[in-house]
Parts: sequence; C-alpha cells; structure tokens
Amino acid sequence: MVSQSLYLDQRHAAGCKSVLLANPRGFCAGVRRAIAAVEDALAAHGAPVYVRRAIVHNRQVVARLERLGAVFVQDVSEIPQGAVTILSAHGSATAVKEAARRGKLRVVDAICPLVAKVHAEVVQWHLQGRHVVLVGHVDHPEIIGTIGQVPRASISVVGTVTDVNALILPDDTPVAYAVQTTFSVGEADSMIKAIKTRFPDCAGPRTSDICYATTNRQAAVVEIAAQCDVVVIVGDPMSSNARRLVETAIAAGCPQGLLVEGADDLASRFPAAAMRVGLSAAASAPDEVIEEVCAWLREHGFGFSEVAGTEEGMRFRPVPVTLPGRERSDAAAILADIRRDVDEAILEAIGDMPARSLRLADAMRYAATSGGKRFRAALTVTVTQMLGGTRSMALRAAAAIECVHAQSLVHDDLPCMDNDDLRRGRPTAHRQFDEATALLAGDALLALAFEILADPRTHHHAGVRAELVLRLARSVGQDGLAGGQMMDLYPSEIISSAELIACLAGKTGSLIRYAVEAGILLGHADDQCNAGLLSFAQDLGLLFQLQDDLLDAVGDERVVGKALGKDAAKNRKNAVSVLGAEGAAQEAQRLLASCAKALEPFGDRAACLLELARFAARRTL
Ligand code: GRG
Repeated sequence: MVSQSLYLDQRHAAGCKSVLLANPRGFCAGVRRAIAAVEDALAAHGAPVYVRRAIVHNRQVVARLERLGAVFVQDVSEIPQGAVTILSAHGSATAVKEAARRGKLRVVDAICPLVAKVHAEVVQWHLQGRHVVLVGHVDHPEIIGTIGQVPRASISVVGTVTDVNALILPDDTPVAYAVQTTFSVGEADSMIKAIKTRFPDCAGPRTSDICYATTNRQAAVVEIAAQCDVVVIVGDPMSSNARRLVETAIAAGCPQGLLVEGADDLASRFPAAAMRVGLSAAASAPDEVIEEVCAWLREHGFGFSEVAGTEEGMRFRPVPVTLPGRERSDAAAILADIRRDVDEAILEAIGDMPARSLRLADAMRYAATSGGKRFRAALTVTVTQMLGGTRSMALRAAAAIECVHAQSLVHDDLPCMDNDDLRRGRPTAHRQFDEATALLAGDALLALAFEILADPRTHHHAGVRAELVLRLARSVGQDGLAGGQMMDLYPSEIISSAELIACLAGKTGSLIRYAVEAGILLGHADDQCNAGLLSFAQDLGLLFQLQDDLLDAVGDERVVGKALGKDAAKNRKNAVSVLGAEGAAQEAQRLLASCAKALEPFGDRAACLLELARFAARRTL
C-alpha cells in the first residue's frame, strides 16, 4: 500500500494526472443477491414481476431490470392480485408483508441478510422489554423497514448525538441500540458512546450492525482521501452508502468529494484543476458505470493505480424464487443454481493480476459474467452429474463453454456482423468499451476457454483433457460456430431446409452439442448412453435456435434484453423466414418430442435434462 502511495506521489511530482482506485469498491454481496433475485424471478415466472420500491438505490440498475420486464411500484396496493412481487434489499416493515398477503401477492423477499440480522435483533430487544434506540436516517427505507418490525412506541430513531440527548425517555430505561447497515462508522461510534453514557442499562449487538461492505468501502476511502485533490464516488444520489463515502472522503482530509451518477455527470462537474483523483463506488453502483467513469478519466489523460485493499469473500445463498401457486419452473431453479457457481469459476479464471491490462480484464468480465441464462453451463453440469461425474470438474468445463459463448456473442454484436447496441439488457461490449477492446476481449475469452480445459484441475486424466480440447476446437471452427455464422452471413439465394439446418446446427447447435459432450466426457457413459445423449444434444441445439428465431419474430424486447425483429428488417434468412412462424413452432415441438424420446432410457435420472429441453422450447428470453 505504501508503495502505491509513493507511486502516485511520484506520478504527481512528474506532472502526471493520476487516479487512485480505492479497493474494495462497487457492488456488495447483498446488492448482487437482490439483483439476481429479480433476474431469477423473471426467468422463473416470466415478465412482468413487480418490485416494491427500488430494489437497490441505483437508477441504472432499476432501468436495466425494467428493460428485462420488472415493474417498479411504490406500494403493494398497485400490484395486481396474485402477481410475483419482490421486496427490496433494504427490508420491509411487517405491515407491508401483511398488505402483500391480503393482496394475495406471491412474495419473494430480497432483503439483504445483514439487514435481516438487524431486524431479528430489534425484535429480540423488544421482546426482552428494552426500548430500541435505532441509529440511522429517519427517512431511509432501511430504517422505515426496521422501525416496522416492532410497535412504533417501542423504538426511537436518532441521527445525531443531539438526538440521543433529546430523547424523551427516563435515563434508567432499559434500552438496546441498533444501527443502519450503511451508516458512517465514525459517527455511529460517537452515537453509541452517547447512548451508553445516557442509558447505563444498554444492550447492543454482538457484532457491528454496520455491514462489512460499508465498513470496507469507507476504510478504503479514508486510505486514499488525504492524497487526492478530489475523491469521486460513483453512485446514485438516493444511495445512503454513496453519500457516506463522499462525507468520509472529506472528513479524512480530501478538499473535495464528488458524487457522480456516471461519465456524463462527471464530465459536467469535474474540477478542471484536479490532478490527483481518488475513485470509489457505492455498493449499489454497477461495474459498467464505474468502467464508464474510468474510461472518461483515461480519455482525459489520467493514469491509474489501485490500493491493495481488503479482500471480500462474503457470499450469500441466492434468494429462493420458486413459489407455490402456479406452474413452477424447475429449469429456472437449475439455471439460477448454476449461474452463481459458473460466474465464480469464470471470474477466478480471468483473475485479477495487476500486471495485466485492467481494461481487457474488465471487458472480459463484462462480456462473460453480465447476465445470460447459463443454459449451456447447465447442460454440462446436469449431464456430468447424471452420469456420476463431479460437479466441480463440470463447473470448470461449463465456465470454459460460457467463455466461448460470450466470445461468440461479443463478436456477433460487432458492427462488422450484427451491429447490435444491446445485449442482455446492457450495452454490447463494443458499445461499453470500444471495438478493439471488444475484439480482444473475445479473443482472450476464447483462449481462456482452452486454457481452462487443458488445466489438470478440470480432469486428472490428460486423455480426457485432450479430448475436451479437441472437440471444443471442432465445435467453434469451420464445422461449428464460425462455419455456421458464415452460412448465416452469406446464405445462398434460395436456401434449402438442409442448408438451414446446417446453419442452425453450426452457429448455435455445435456449442450446445459440445456442452452435452463435455458432460459425457466428464461422467461415465457407455456407448449406448452416449448415442442417446448425442441425438438429444443435436435436436436440442436446433430447437434452441428455432426458438431464438421465433423470439426475434414475436418476442418482447424488454424481456429478451436485445433488439428484435432484425432478421425480418434486414430480410435475413432464418427458421421463421424459411419455414414460416407456424412451421418453425411446429418443428420446435417435433424436436422437443424427439429430445424426450432420446432421454427415455434414462428414466427419472434425466428429469432435469428434460426440464432444460422444455425450457428451451418455451423460453421468453
Ligand atoms: C467461436 C471462433 C468462434 C467464432 C464465433 C460470431 C460467431 C463466430 C458466431 C455467432 C454465433 C451466435 C451468436 C449464434 C447465436 C446463438 C444464440 C442463440 C445466442 C443466444 O444464446 P442464449 O439465449 O444467450 O443462451 P444468453 O444471453 O442467455 O447467454
């Protein structure tokens, strides 16, 4: 850390414009979990799902989820009876849950587990006959939710030491204190002291209520603040933890703190004389917005260095989104379950080595872990497990496959191919970064896929690893993705159904087939099993692309998260233009029946696989 500071000072002495990145910054585990809950609920139940209040305090996050089909409301009374309803990460009062129950809403509670801990403590203190003194901002949703756990007269909110002294309570009242999870660490300390001084019979939580993410982000800002002319915090003005970071920077000796929503906001308010810039981001600020801000600073001549910071290993179990009441989508549960693990495996493989290009790694992470159904990954893991192989090996192969898939999407979106601006509800990689970076990120992801497969951690047997590598090479080359994409870009004037099938089987089917093949290689299959599964994989690949073409013709852009109707607009050949919408839908049903037949010999063991095939046929994103 010392060396980082020295480095910054030397750059400054040499007249360089420098950015010092605070570490950690950006999304915390609770925010990731809450956002994933909305995405998972959309995948499980289809759009719309209703979300009471901002799921986390960030407009860009909310806008992206709206594009995917989430509808945000202020009050549960606005939600139609029976609808899937998500309660925000800040936590909700019991009266809100009661109203949701009366409205027969199907509720998924995305409350941050660390806020839930505070709720539980507050209820306990109340049951023990203590008056609760809650340290926090009275109008913040988290505080409103926490107050709503107990009768109103049994809890008081204090925002300053003056508030503590002004409480109308006898000094010998048995009290207990609780703290808003995003409060300032320093201010909370002095207020807790004041509470204990005034009320000698005072209980408190065993571990701090202020969450690890707030504590770490504030400490990281303190570390850099005194070395900077300005500390820029990326975040939304409605975010409490973002505003605390600005205050923390100023309290720690930086002359100026700037809360910016994104690059445009920074451009309009950036102090022209600033040479030494500190940069951090709220726990609800998305990576792509942080990257946008970094890009602006880079374009304006700033070089970057980063403090070592605290490693954050916090992981929460996903919010369960399967609900009683209507048809339950088991496929959604399988996909949600695999998504976390596969994202982790990809992030680990991309790594975090400071000697490498940060921008390339950022673009790789952006392309490979920003959403996506993880359908191919789910196939590999499901087939491997069905055949008695181990999940950890399957996850590595699945990560490799999703890296290739991400590469193909990045390249497919480039101006020289489909020229798309939106993918998975976010700007495409070349829009978010630039064309050269997107191209290189794709190349690096493809190389990484082979590296993962060739690594002994994927399989102890070199022969199996070689086979995994060889078959992947074939799946992406002339007889696979690249070949299929060429047929798509340069079709014959009159396309036969054989050509159509070859194109679909290449550009989409080959990787889906490979996902199953990888599972076969990692599990233990005999030749007969093998043949049945390969026939299943062949049909599933075609089915998946047929449904994609149907979605392009009749899907909902907000749900799919990308521009639709492009094939018809560009007069491109696809399953719908060749077979007609009805013909394509019938063919999809025929392929689904064929998938089911191929799985019959496996009986119940193949239930998850069959569920994934059904998902491919009815998916809306
Ligand atoms: C891999 C060497 C190499 C070249 C790539 C650009 C290209 C050549 C091929 C394009 C292949 C392509 C994009 C086919 C479409 C496949 C498809 C249906 C994509 C959508 O898949 P989903 O729905 O996406 O699984 P998510 O976002 O859920 O991951």
